[in-house]
Amino acid sequence: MAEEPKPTLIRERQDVCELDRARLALLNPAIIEQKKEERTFDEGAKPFLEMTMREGIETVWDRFEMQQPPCKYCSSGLSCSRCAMGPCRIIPPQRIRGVCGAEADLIVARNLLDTIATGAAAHSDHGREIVLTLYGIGKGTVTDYVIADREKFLRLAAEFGIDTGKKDDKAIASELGHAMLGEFGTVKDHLQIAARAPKATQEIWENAGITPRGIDREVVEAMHRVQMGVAADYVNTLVHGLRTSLSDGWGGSSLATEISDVLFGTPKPNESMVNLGVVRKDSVNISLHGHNPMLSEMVLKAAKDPEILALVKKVGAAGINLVGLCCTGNELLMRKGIPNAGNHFNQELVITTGALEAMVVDYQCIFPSLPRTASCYHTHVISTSPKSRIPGSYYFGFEPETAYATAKAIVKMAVENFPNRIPERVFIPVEPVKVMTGFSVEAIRGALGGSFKPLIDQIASGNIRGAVGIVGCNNPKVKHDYGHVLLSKELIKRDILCVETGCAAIASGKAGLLQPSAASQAGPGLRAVCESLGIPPVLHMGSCVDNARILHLAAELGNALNVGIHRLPLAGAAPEWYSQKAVSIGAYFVASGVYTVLGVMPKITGSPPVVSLLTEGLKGAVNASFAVEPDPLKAADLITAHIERKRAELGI
Ligand code: SF4
Ligand code: MSK
Repeated sequence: MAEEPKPTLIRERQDVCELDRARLALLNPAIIEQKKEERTFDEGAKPFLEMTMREGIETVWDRFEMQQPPCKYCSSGLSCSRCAMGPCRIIPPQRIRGVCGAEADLIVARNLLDTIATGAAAHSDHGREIVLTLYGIGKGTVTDYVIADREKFLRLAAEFGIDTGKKDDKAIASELGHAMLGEFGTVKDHLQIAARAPKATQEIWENAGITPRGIDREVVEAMHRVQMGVAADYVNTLVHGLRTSLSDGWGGSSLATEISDVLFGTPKPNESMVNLGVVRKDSVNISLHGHNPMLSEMVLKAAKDPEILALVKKVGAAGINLVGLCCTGNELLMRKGIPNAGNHFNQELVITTGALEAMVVDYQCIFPSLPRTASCYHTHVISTSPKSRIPGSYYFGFEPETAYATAKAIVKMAVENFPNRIPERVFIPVEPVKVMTGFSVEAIRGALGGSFKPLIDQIASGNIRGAVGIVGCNNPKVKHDYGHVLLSKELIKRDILCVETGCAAIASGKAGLLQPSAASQAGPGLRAVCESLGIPPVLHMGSCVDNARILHLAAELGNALNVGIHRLPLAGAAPEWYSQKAVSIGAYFVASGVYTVLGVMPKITGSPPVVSLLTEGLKGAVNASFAVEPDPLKAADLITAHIERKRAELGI
């Protein structure tokens, strides 16, 4: 019998609450009340936030305050530390060039290209891990996963030109996995899934010289260009940023989404619950946080293992309660209806329920300080990715080949931690909110009766004015969830359908907008459509990589009308973005022809020409551009004006 996987404790944990208490003891009740209201718009988070301030448990908002004021050169993109001749800052009138001679525009553009490439690499490397698992199934080295959506599997095989006749699933998985892995370093000079884009959109890419060639190639070339002495012209540098982002959206992210559906099932509308109230007093609570569903799907399976269930009984718990966080949470929520404890800024607060036995993480958007927060409680932080070993956590090296055994060992560790809970510290004063999620492109088509024509007809008749993809994170520069919720509410009121992913979607869920009953808050046209279909006016389309679903939906609409994506009454928005991945997403939305409004200013204000290129100049190349508007109501005005302009151009 194989030996049970054992964790490595990366570093001894220490109780650090006292340190924070001393610092935060300076807060009086009135200040706590004021800060709580300023920090979050999430009603379910407020009691926890208040408690962290009372008890001296440090959170992201405290660290943000400690970092103020930020360096104005870094904030405007005017600092560079790329090589050992620097670091350099542009401080006119004397210091107008770095040591190498780079001026403000180039420094800002290089920094932005670096950011886009980082985000594209993160999404695409996640995609590669999912595809490697499919390939492992084909090769017989991975046996813990199965093909869950065979229809989609065969559809993708056909799309990749694989003759499936007389082949078994293993052989097809091997061929499809191989073909998809090839996309990372393809010599074809184009990506297969990008062929789904309307012809007119592909022609725009060709003319602008941004057709994505290979996923790894674009990221590597971006890294080459930011090496000192390569990129010299800001326009040329940023054009490659668009190409790199397209290799994410139509490449790495698309592969992650499509093969996750094949392995774990294509989402269908289902119901569940969100907010911190999903944590249960009587159960072993395990939160699953990060982005890659491979481990969390296996934890779901292991939580039903008879041996584990016997252990649950032995420790006196009512059961195991899995709760998602961020995008791993979105993946579980939309496919399996697993409740979600919240978005990015709920990750520390879920520990402060005092009822979390384990916080299991894979990668991306995980605060490295989580073990510090957990050390104030009995919670184990369990890290699992070789790419993200977190000091202070217990580490299990997760590999698809040994997925079930590792997941079972993790669940066992969580269950064994249940008796260590301190009952008087358990604090769950909020009730969860109902949500309907699972709107994959396939599910939307299904809900419309098998084709997108009814949706197009509703848009043409004006009942639905257009659609907006609201995506992205939380950022302490914006009141938690305020940007997402206000913008969504304002747009649906104007008969604009919202399709959402990532932390934006969870914010809407917590605010009650992912329920069919929220249709009552929509304008009369959208309301009638939602009520007739029994769907919410804000559709949850998944995780960060699932922004690819929004691209695919836009492509379906463009192809049905035989127009480029840029001609459709669509827009994108990232009201509270923080991550490099969000910059890549915004860039591939724009490069695909979707006008995109950011709620947080990127670090580009040090170069007026870069600002002008991104907000105006790009229209000449890709027929779309960025805008920056922190006020959600003004952002809604910008989006509405854009959608109405597109409608007028289409003559509808
Ligand atoms: Fe300074 Fe140029 Fe080196 Fe950047 S690349 S640190 S601007 S010398
Ligand atoms: S988790 S990238 S904070 S959406 Fe995808 Fe949320 Fe942004 Fe991470």
